[in-house]
Amino acid sequence: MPLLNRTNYRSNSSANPPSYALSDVRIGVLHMGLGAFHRAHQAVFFEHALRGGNMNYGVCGITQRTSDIAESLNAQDCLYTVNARDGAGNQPMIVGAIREATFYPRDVARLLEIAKSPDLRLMTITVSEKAYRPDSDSTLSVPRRIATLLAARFEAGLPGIAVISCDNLPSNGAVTRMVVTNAIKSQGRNDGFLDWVEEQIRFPNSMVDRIVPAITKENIDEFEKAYGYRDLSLITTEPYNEWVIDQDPLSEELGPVGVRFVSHVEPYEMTKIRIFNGTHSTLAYLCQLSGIEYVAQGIVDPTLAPFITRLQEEELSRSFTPPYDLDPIEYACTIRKRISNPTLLHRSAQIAMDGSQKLPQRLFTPANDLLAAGLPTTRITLAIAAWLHYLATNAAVSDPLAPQLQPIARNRDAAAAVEQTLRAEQLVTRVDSALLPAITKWLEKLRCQPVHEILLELERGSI
Ligand code: CS2
Repeated sequence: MPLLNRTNYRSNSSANPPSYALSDVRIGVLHMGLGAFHRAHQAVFFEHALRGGNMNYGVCGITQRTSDIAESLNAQDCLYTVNARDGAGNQPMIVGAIREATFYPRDVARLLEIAKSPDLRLMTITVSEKAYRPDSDSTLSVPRRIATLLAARFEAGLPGIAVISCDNLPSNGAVTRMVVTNAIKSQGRNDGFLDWVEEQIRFPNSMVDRIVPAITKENIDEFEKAYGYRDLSLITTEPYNEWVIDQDPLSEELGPVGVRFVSHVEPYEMTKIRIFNGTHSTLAYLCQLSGIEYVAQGIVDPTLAPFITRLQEEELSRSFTPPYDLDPIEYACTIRKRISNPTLLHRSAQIAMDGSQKLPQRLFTPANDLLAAGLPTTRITLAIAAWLHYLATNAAVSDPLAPQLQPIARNRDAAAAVEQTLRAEQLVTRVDSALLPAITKWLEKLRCQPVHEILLELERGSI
């Protein structure tokens, strides 16, 4: 069947193609990290702006590790389908918001041109947690690249823009500001560029939320059969899509398309990172240790489900002060429902990746906060032990710190394994020493008993 492109997209009417003229779209957004999450999340909000007649939100996307995603998007004139699925069926939408897909550094001349354009309004970033690590600051690092693009704008004498991180990190705007300004400082420039960035570039914090599993060949084939065209850049996701940003002048144009602007995004970020992502990571390791492939199966598993609910309700949701307009128990319930969406096929192995970069904000700080408040830490310490056991026992862990952490997590002495792994200097957060004995106790149990048995004993109150 034909590959989706600009000559045939309008004929796929059952997949809700754009009706605006693609040639009218102006590039107002530079986006770093063209993975599935951006295409399912921010690009969809921009698509709604375009569909509402605001032609300022075309995206030029930047891929960095390889040019693969850019090549497959370019083969389809950057058109692709976002298929939102749940038990009620499919809601596909062909997205035209991404108008250019580039590879850095190959296409840097074009990117500098866009950076200097008066049409540019914002830069968005989805590069995953590990790209913000202080030691990732080489000449090829993301902060350096953002600095290079901003420098072109400064040198052209243009006003500042917003740079919005859309990664699941607490205070992601403040962190981005720090890594970008550090990258500039390390260049030793003294031409006023740093002052310009500090005064004119806005780095609002943002909370992003949409479940976007990695696409499979089966998804693509199945979609082709149902809709009559082939889309190699297809995205499968859930209907839910949320973006909350610190108050910013962009609210005028993005507020009407459903982006929420609030005076302090941090409590929303904390709710999302702890109750949703903390649950997700815990579930991923429990599934991995129990041979469960998809988290949608794990969340309804009769042994895992009560553990997860109590982890959310008795621990994660009490580890912080939620936003005034949000009930954490209700929130936790909607998260369980979303994770249980059976059409999503979200692999536990995918979520289990990069634990060393995710767990500090998802589980370590919440555990420390619970301890400091004198609240229960039974389940969160078991979740941390499950990660350590996964690190030690899984041969194919995908994590930038795997080479350092796996050998120490395998120490036969469980107390030493816990102490040395959680004290590794590359981890950005230290778990309080008072929690280590409980984590060790769980790790010892995990080493000699199946996870299901341990969870059953725990819920029966026999441990
Ligand atoms: C997941 C997230 O892979 C992961 O670590 O927890 O990608 C999660 O699906 C999103 O944050 C949901 O908004």
